[in-house]
Amino acid sequence: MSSEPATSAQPRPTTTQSGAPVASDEHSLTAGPNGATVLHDRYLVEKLAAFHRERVPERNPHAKGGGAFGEFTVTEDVSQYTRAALFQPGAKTEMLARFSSVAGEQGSPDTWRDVRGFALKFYTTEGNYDIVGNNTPVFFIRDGIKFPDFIHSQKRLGSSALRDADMQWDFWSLSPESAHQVTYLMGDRGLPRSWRHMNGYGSHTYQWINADGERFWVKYHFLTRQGVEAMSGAEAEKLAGSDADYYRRDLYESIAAGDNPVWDVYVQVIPYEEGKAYRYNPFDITKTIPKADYPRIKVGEFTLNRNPVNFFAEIEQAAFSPSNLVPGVDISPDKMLMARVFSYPDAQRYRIGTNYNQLPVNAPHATEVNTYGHEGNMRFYHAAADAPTYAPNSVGGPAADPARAGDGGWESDGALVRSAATLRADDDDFGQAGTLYREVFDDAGRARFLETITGAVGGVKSDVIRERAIQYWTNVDTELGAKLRANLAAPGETSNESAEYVGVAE
Ligand code: HDE
Repeated sequence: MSSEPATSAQPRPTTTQSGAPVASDEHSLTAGPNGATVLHDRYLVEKLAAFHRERVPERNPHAKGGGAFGEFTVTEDVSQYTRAALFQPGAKTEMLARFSSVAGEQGSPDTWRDVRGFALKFYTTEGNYDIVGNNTPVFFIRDGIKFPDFIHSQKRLGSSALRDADMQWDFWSLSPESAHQVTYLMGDRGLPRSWRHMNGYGSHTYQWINADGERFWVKYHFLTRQGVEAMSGAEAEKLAGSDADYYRRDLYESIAAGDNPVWDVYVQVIPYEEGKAYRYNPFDITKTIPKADYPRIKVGEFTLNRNPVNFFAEIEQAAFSPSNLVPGVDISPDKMLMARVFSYPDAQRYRIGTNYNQLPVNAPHATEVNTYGHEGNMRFYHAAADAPTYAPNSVGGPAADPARAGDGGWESDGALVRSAATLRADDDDFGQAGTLYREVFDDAGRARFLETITGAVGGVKSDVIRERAIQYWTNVDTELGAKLRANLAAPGETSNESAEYVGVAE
């Protein structure tokens, strides 16, 4: 590619994709000015053929999003818990963040009520480390086998291709484990003021391993320094019509103006052995770990300070995955997390292509890639000519490090079964949802919440499903269920929410 800047005096020559100069971007090659278009007009054919192939399959879910590059800095010393290079005192690591909505397709409005994706990729000196979380600390289900069903219930009916409240509430009311996350979704966090004004969470419990091989369970919290703020339902509806890309624009224009958003990075640390008998199952992603039991410990901060140069190349083709791990961190026996480790690379091989990790945005920036994998479509960098394509070998190829064999992991045994995990002392599906509603939401937040679920459940046509949904909310909080039932029995006017933004109780 020419590095010379084009000037209006002598613009760079338009070329074909193979670099040959072209005569016109406006006129096809015809037999005489009014004659037949000739098939050998290779530039006409190339332009149309390339146009038909510009889309890669959108993410399903998390199709609509935006992102930016930045830097993660460790300001504290957490080396007693992990030997991962990116978490060492003073370490600075280049990173990429992508924020997204879940259910909406590529062109959907940013400000539809939804959970928001909060995906981070750290280009560490030991390979890329991805933390692929949301703006909520929990999730709707606790076993990955239900994920396609959950997503189907939030998307479109097979018959009409319309979204459907009956489908959503049929699934949720038959999946009581969803109550905690649906309470978050229907609360203020479902309508963040912007991606800059929301916290992020790793959601799952992960594992840190220190230099002595000691293991700890950790939960990631990314606390926005911009303040957690929500948008009113009225404001969100207005923007859904007037600016479908509101969040994407806000992030891009803030960074372009030098107003770089910052998040503070914390972890909760649970000693390995304590995780075995803790009162909540720490590997159940529908639960939070109360901060009173394990307080948040500061690690550092990250700032987003560089917009992508090309959105498609750097954000649409970015591939975040919980399987991108580095020494000193590992996953945990969380059924959802273990399923995701397979799913993301599989989705990315389908969506982007076999060699998606060779794209600059997905390739490690600070380490070599020495794999024995080779070839596959669109492969464009390869090992040295004399490098072996097999292991073991006696010709100096890369060698694995057996010392890492015991890294991370956990004890696991038992007959193969299909069952729910064994319940712990305080495990139940509605307790933490009720605590969130009664003790975290403030009065105004509870009033907005009741109005939101009245509208949402009010859209259900089936009496059976509607009754189950009222019972679902009654299980979260008896008084809430009674108020919802009364509202549905006598639908009144919804309040005209005046404030554009509201502070969110945390
Ligand atoms: Fe995802 N998820 N997910 N998810 N997810 C995808 O990956 C999946 C889950 C999340 O900005 C997909 O490349 C399964 C939890 C984010 O690129 C896919 C399960 C959490 C993003 C996929 C889950 C998430 C995705 C879609 C149940 C929060 C966008 C295309 C086991 C902790 C990342 C793709 C980005 C994207 C699978 C559940 C967050 C299909 C199977 C839990 C933020 O692979």
